[in-house]
Amino acid sequence: MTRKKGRNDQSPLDEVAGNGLLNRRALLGRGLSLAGAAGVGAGVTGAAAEPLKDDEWSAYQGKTVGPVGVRSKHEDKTIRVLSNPKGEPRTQHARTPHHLLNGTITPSHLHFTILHNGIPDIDPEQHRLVIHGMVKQPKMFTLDRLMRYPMVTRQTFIECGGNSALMFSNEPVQQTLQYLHGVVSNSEWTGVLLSTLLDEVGIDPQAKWMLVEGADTAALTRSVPLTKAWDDAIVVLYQNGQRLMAEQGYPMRLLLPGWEGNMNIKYVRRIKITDQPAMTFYEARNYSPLLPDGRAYKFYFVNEVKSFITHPSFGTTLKEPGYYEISGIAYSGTGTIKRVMVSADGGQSWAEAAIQGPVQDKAFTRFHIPWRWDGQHAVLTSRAVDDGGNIQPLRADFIKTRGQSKTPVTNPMAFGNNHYNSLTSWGINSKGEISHVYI
Ligand SMILES: Nc1nc2c(c(=O)[nH]1)N[C@H]1C(S)=C(S)[C@@H](COP(=O)(O)O)O[C@H]1N2
Ligand SMILES: [Mo]
Repeated sequence: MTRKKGRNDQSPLDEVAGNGLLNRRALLGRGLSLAGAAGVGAGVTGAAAEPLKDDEWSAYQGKTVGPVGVRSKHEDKTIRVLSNPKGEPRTQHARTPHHLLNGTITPSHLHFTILHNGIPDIDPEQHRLVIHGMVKQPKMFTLDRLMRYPMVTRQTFIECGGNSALMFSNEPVQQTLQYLHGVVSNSEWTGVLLSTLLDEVGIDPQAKWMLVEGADTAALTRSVPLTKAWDDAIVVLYQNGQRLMAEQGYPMRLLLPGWEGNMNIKYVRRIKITDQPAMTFYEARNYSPLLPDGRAYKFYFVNEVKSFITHPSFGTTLKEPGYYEISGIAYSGTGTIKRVMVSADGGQSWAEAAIQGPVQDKAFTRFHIPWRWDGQHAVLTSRAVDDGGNIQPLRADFIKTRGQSKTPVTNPMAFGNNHYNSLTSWGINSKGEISHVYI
């Protein structure tokens, strides 16, 4: 009698799904034998027995160290792409190059940004935050004063509602992740819980909303339900350990973990406690996604569960068949990432990816899975599930309810519809070239 091959009998090099997806356990400690057996070819050559020769850079004293760190000049292509490089008086976007980064934290200088009226030059000494409206005692907070409050630190992503707008194109736009999903980033933020400040001013029990206003020219305002304010909202002062970048809202911003980027008001100067939403421009017009039948969402606050493969992805070419690690980013605005499934055959079969911990609430989570490319046509895609059981919708289902453009979108900076959280797929041809495909 032949025993059926159980899970534990599997070699790490066994295929667990079609087109060469390998067991994610192969990543845990057996990587080297995997490299040998599966063939990590290019760039690994046998070491010579004689001592290494000194290169030019080993022979002289290096450059003088300055007060602020610099990255290698060889990394000068790892930059944000800009929608409005001349700073014309309209919205400016700068997009994160996800295809060139790894890990989960977005370096502060590569954090995406959207600014409707440029970067205001705020004097932190003179900046004030006022909380008023349906409160017992309105209060004005200076930065100095806020710095004395108890602070919390957490990681969370911020995602513009318009991120992935190109995915609404009826034909896949041939662009890097930077263009497709570049207006989401993930940082570690430190600041004062908004609930601490609300406790201090005393909230009228009839109050339900707050109107939040920024100090830039746009005086960007959004209405936020007080439930979110009590839950996990933060008045942020630090980003990745240092004071906020000018683009991220220096000297203070509102952070609403997992909620639409636009509501995370930067340069926050006023919070008015109210009993109803104000229906401002950005909530009544700009960020109320349209449905195919002409109706629009009244509010769409949460960034839902989503993932995309960053390595390999559009913009790179696989040089030869053999072993590769597929890796990407998953996140959910309602909780933690529970599972990420990966397919190498366009969704016909799926394997579970390894999740890099610690897995944090409403934060980027990196996933990995080993893959042996046989040099044939393959289609890579990922599908994430969060701890609430929410799963990324398949594209066909997503498009059915949310619609897509009638003609191909050609402008890579176009902003169309909002809140795309369906799949992203990479087609690989026999030359190893990667294109963006729909499945
Ligand atoms: N005051 C102010 N807050 C703002 C904006 C702005 O232009 N002014 N842009 C909003 C938009 S549209 C987004 S998506 C996020 C982007 O945050 P980030 O620049 O830190 O990535 O900030 C939001 N908060
Ligand atoms: Mo946004």
